[in-house]
Amino acid sequence: MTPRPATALVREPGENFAEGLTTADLGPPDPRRALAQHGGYCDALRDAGLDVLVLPADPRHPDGCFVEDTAVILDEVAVVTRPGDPSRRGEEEAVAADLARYRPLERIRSPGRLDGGDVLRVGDHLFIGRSTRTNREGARQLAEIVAAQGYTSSEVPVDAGLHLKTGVTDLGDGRLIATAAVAARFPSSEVVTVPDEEAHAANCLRVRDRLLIPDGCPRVRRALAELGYEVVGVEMSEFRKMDGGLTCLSLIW
Ligand code: CIR
Repeated sequence: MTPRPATALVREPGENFAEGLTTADLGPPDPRRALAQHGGYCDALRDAGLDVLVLPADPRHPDGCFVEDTAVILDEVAVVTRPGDPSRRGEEEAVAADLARYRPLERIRSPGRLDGGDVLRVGDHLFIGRSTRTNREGARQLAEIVAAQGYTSSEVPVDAGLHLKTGVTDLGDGRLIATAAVAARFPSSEVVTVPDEEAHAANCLRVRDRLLIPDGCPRVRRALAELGYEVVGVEMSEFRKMDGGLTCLSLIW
């Protein structure tokens, strides 16, 4: 049985946060507000019962707070990625140094490219998104590494949004939450479909008994509460401006 997660690793956004990559048309983020929201996010993780390890911002990497993309953590092993965008290569090293204290490390190697945001774990199965960031070779290497640990995997094309988990995340107990377009890729799963105007709520973060969702999504919040989830809203406006969601900001094991 999968142990209950106990630890989260995060990295603070830096003063140059607004210099990171984005496709969102929501204006530039305010780095100070991003740091305050990051603090609120860490508090929500602590309130849910996790120990939170906080790495300092690295001025070389304005996207460095999106630590999810730098590793895929399983019970047996941590897979250090080779981030898909060249500007993000190197972010993984500080994360790997910390993870080495907790797990044996495996690595995605060139010419493989893979962002952790493209990896959705549901039980012992990994859905691996093929996106602009994750190529066939990166997906193949990850599939091979996880198969050696007894996991199955399958590839899912990502044709909307940055990463697979931009459009779908796991609510726990095998139930997913997704945009309508991405839900169609998971015909055999139970899926809560988000309305278009709250599409960013497809990226939720289940932490033990709590479900973190982005603030400002009243319809999704109501639907999830009716299903019995203990829902916690987290302010995410500044990260959303940089294509980031709740799962992107942490690695949890
Ligand atoms: C990027 O484009 O790489 C960052 N601005 C956002 C990364 C978001 N990460 C994630 O969804 N896992």
